[in-house]
Amino acid sequence: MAEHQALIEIVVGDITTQLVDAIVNAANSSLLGGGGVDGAIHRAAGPRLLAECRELRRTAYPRGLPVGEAVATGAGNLPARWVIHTVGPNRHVGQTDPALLASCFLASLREAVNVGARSVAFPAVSAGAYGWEATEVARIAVAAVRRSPQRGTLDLVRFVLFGQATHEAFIHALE
Ligand code: AR6
Repeated sequence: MAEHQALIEIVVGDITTQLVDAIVNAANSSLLGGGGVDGAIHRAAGPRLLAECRELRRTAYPRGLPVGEAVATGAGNLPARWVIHTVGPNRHVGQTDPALLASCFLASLREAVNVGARSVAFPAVSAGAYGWEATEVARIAVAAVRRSPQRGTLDLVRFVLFGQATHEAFIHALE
């Protein structure tokens, strides 16, 4: 029998409405919110999410969450149980190393399994304000999920893309 491996799904949609155990936030190092998917997640989750993020800054991450790392909180009013915050590399400040972006996906999956999640939804981390091409994000993200040791512990990894072009880039990367 084949070894158990999480299914990889690619859909167009809004990550805040996903019925999965954990959704990943494309955050910034401050962990205190921002625009894009980060803003949407904080709006939908409500003030409990921000309070947990502030607590993380007070305790584990007084200088912020480093690029390429990930940390879990509860999900406030979202249907998910956890939000995994990760900080993608920002091309606009010269962060062009693909390994840093791969690390976001790998660290997020580790953190998801650590908290007990079986299903995880990702946005296209770094494909918005942080300036990476969707095709590059798609290639790096799909490759990272495929080689993640956590894939065997999870049932589902879903990429939730906000537009047709990004969706097509991910479909292409999966093929
Ligand atoms: N659901 C799914 N995807 C979304 C949603 C949504 N509700 N909203 C936007 N996207 P970005 P980054 C897509 O800019 O590039 C923030 O201010 C969007 O179309 O959210 O990692 C943070 O605080 C794009 O394809 O994240 C940081 O400062 C993708 O999500 C900075 O932006 C990522 O775009 C992070 O920039």
